[in-house]
Amino acid sequence: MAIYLNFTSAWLDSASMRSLLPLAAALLIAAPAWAGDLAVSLKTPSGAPVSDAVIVVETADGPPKGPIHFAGPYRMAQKDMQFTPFVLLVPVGAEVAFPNLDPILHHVYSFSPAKTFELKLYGRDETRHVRFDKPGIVSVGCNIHDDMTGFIRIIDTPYAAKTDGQGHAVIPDLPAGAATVRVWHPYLKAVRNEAVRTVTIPGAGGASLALAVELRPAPMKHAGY
Ligand SMILES: [Cu+2]
Repeated sequence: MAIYLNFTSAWLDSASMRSLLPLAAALLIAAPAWAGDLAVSLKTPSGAPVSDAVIVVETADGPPKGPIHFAGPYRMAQKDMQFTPFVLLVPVGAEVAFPNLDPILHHVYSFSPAKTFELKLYGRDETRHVRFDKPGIVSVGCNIHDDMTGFIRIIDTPYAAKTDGQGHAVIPDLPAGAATVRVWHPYLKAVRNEAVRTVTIPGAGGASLALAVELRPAPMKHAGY
């Protein structure tokens, strides 16, 4: 540490500092009024990572205006008689592809209020598309195979992310201040399958939230949990 500090001082004392001043000033001007990422780590009480959870952050000023993009593709395939991914996160207005990658027919449907649809029997390497125009949760099933289950979360804020295989998610560029974090998973053992926490996003740097949540057993034997 001492060596590092000495080196830094020597470096700052050097003439090159002068040439860096305009750059530093430019960075200060360019810096937005927020700078906080929220890193979420989600586990079960026994320490297993919880993937496929959707994290939504609500801030005092609401979501920023403008188009919303999440890591794509906006696609829910049928493969090995499962929907994959099990949970898909899309912005309001997204068109989602439903390719059938199995050598058998599937018949994909949802009765959810956020989007009711039916994609009648279609076969291998055929794709259908559905546009999701309202925020909400859509539970997807197959008329032929009862144990196929998938979920689509349609979201109207860019402040959202889905946990990966390690149970991690990062929501970038949050404004400083108090925020409400909603953690949702189809089988989370709580009202509306959701755990709610508050965090404070600092003016500089980021915040982290580590949470243990209990999951119910999956209702269908092949549902992935
Ligand atoms: Cu099917």
